[in-house]
Amino acid sequence: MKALLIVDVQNDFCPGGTLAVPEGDKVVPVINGIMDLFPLVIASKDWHPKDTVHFKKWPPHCVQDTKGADFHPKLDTSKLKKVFLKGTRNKDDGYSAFESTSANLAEFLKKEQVDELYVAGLATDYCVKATALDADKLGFETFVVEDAVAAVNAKPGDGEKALKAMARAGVTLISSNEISKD
Ligand code: VGL
Ligand code: ZN
Repeated sequence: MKALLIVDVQNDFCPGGTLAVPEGDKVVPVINGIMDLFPLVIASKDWHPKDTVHFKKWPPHCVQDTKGADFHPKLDTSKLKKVFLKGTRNKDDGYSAFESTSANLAEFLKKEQVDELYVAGLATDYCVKATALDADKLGFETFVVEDAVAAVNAKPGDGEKALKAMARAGVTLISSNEISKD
């Protein structure tokens, strides 16, 4: 069974947010358009306490229970079976959705008999990358939907570099129009 994992499509990572990814909101219609191809759709949220060490590296973003941590208003959340919260502790970055503390993502996927994991969302060069590399290491056949991700690009080219690193590790890069229903 295949599943779609939507990583951190939250207000603070979209234009107008405190850690806006350039064109972060462009992933929303692409993700909404592929959801029906998946029998299982789940999401992660960056979900930080106010005083996390993570904010020594980044401007404060996705603080628990704030508007910035909400999903982008246009993301269709009606099909989400579960949301995994990460970066929830003062001392962890929680880049990978597999570091979720609200529920164990790897166990959940195994219980749901997921063998193929499709990853989309924000940001290509941080949480998407960390999540896809973990999924690959854990033995899931892992795909990143190239037109459904966007990069922080703190340094120009970081997004492209991240995609190459994922591909080198065994992750398949796929376009949204190449995904089939079965
Ligand atoms: C992320 C930087 C800091 C991400 C989260 O979701 O990619 N990036 N926190
Ligand atoms: Zn964060």
